[in-house]
Amino acid sequence: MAVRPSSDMAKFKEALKAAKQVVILSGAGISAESGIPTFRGAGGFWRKYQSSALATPEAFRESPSLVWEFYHYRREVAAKAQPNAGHLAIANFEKKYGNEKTITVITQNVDGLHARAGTKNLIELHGNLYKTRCTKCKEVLVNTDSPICEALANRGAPDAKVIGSDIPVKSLPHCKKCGGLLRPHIVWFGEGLDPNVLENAERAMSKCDICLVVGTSSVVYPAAMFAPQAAARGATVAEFNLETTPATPDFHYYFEGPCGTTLPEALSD
Ligand code: BJW
Ligand code: ZN
Repeated sequence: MAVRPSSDMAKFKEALKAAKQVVILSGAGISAESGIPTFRGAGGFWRKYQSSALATPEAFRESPSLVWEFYHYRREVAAKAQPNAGHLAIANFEKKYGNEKTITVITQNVDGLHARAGTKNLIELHGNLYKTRCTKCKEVLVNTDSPICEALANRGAPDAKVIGSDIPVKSLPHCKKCGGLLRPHIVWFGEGLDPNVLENAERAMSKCDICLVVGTSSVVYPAAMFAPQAAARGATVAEFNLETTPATPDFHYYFEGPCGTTLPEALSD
């Protein structure tokens, strides 16, 4: 789309009212107002590491202790956080209009805040901080223990001065069934998304007549291509972000500002 995206909220709300299939695609920005750091930008560091250096299978192979400390820290932060006005506006919209529209939330976030806000029809593309997967038998389980194992108690401090991580592998979380080492059930860089999850997301995207893209930098694939593809086939796409992204020119609407403010307005009557 060559024309600049519109910021006409009234016109967007008319389109939303008429829509039958709605997708809300969210990223880290929606949880920023709950105090959870985004990935790119100043908050994206833990100790001296950028999260992209730790969220890889190679990092876990090299130091499961370091990667578990990183995830233990993030589990504790997200557990203390509360869903904000953006999460709640989405959940209320589903509650109110879920009978007359198909409303699907596709999130790249792993913090569980959409579900805690009450969203029901939710696709978690990149996994969840509170699920583990056995590296041996592959069983996936919900685990909200705090700490997830004794050895991680009082670990995971984000202080850049802390160096190394020395928890013996045998003291990290292990599978109760087969004894294998557990890992976070999260899609790391270079790993494919769960094919069923991806298929569900692609189905919702292919059917939607309107898509709200909320708080994502739109640079991580495959999620980054969902909304541009929907716009290209004629769906109405509106972006809610503090700043423009590489995908902004593809979209019909752009609403600048914190989505804890813009979303409640966009999703209200
Ligand atoms: C606000 C706000 C407020 C702030 N209000 N807004 C095609 C081309 C090139 C590369 C690839 C490709 N296909 C695959 C790749 C490789 C890779 C990839 O995309 N790399 C790119 C970085 C280039 N993708 C993968 O590896 C994926 N796997 C895959 O495709 O497998 C097959 C394959 C592999 C390799 C090659 C080809 C095919 C898997 C990706 C999994 C991503 N996992 C992560 C880490 C999870 C770990 C964890 O959480 O611990 O998921 S990466 C990280 O980025 C995390 C996020 O979900 C994801 C997206 O980030 P998000 O949500 O957009 O956050 P930010 O921080 O980037 O942006 C926040 C935004 O909010 C900003 O815009 C702010 O302005 C805004 N904001 N406050 C509104 N209050
Ligand atoms: Zn197992």
